[in-house]
Amino acid sequence: MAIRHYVLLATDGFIELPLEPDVCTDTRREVYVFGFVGGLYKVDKEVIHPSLNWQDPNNWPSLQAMKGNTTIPSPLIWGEVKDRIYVTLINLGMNKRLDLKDFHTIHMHGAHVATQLDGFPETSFGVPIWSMLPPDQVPDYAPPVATYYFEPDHPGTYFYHCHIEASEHVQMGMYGALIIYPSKKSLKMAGINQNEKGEWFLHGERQPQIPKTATNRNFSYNDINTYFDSDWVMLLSDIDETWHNAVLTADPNFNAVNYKPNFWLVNGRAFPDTLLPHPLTAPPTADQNLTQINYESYVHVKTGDKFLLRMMNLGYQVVPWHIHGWHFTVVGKDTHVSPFLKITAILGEDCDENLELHEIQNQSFTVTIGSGESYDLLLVADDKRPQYQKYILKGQDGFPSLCSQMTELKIFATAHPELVDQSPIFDIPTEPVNCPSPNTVNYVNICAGIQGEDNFFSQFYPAHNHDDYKVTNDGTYPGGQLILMQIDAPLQDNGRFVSYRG
Ligand SMILES: [Cu+2]
Repeated sequence: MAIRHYVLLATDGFIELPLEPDVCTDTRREVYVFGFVGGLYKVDKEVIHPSLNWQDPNNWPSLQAMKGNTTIPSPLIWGEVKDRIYVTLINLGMNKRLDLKDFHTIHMHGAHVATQLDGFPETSFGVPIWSMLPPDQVPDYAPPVATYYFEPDHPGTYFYHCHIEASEHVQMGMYGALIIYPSKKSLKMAGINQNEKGEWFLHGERQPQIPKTATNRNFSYNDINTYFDSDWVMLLSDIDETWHNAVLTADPNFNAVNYKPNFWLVNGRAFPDTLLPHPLTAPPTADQNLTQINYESYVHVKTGDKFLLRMMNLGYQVVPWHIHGWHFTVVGKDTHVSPFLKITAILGEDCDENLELHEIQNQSFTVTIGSGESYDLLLVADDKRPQYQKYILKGQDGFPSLCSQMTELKIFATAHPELVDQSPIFDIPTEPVNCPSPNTVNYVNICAGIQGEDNFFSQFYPAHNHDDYKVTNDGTYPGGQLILMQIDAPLQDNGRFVSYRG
């Protein structure tokens, strides 16, 4: 059990959304947003970010300087079952809308806290603004604060948002992810434990499929079948630019019932920005024990990896989220393990031998995620080589190899510039995508063995909103709610697969 203390500061700012698919585009639209800045202040008695100590007057200038500097989404909050999670809220006020005297709150969505702590202001309270001073002038008194408290019983994918005038403040961007991992104790109570050698057991039976390097933070629930090598937050939201501009200009004529979004976001960004390193990710030198998880949305794993997509919808539209490459298993919804997994666990050894595990799991290739819902999707990056490598590299059944077919297409296009306006062989930005000159590969390169190890890898798969007009930025395709997943060749040694985490 740890005491994790976060400090969040509410204010306004701008984001810059891409308007064209070029991965390093400078053609962008500035959109006014509200949000929270700050982050993890303390774990137990250890101070992580001393600058977040609002009681120290020496910190007031830097705290006040955050006014007007928010982005979206808000800082990621995480902990384990039965941790004591405290979130102190400071209301910096707005930089662009100095006339706005709005309170703010923290509502932890899905957290069964007492109503005093629920952040629904109509049944509790709001936190007033520290001062109306601009960012470079510092108040000579401490900010008024309130500290929210949550003791989670259930692991899973939660989120939080401000609940003041929720229609507007949520649309403006006041939301972030809240992730709860099982604790060693909660796993143990479900019969899952690890011995001193690192070996995992379920009710005393050895579980060789779980690597020794795994910890309690490699499970999404207190269930052996929810093990993952890596987990990824996919926070979905949508933006009606007209509404944001109306808030910026204090235009009273916008009516929320006319909501009509023109941008669709994953972790606060639209494709192609979803491929770029996330600005809120801690540097690689940061203590992984403190950072644990981030908002990166370029999923990068190895063949054979199990990976978890933590889907959550903070937008106002239903998202049919579709994944290429594999079916996913819905291992949880709204912070509760899938009843199918529960049945699997109960059946255990009594399970009919003719019944394959996947037949009693909830597997899909599209999941419909309404506003306020979360889903935990577990994928296994199964190896495609047994079925497809021969055809792609060598050809079969009288068909030439796909590699040679792609080469022919490229030769044809080069010989006929009047017929094509770009290469038919698409360049794929590889992770990490560095701007302004990203590394790319394409499948003619890969066929030629440019990656050295194996001319079948890497594999690249998309996942996207299947309302495909939402895979645009204000109508320009591709954009919006689209991510890429890069799947590398499996590791050849006997060590566990080490998944990339940004
Ligand atoms: Cu608010």
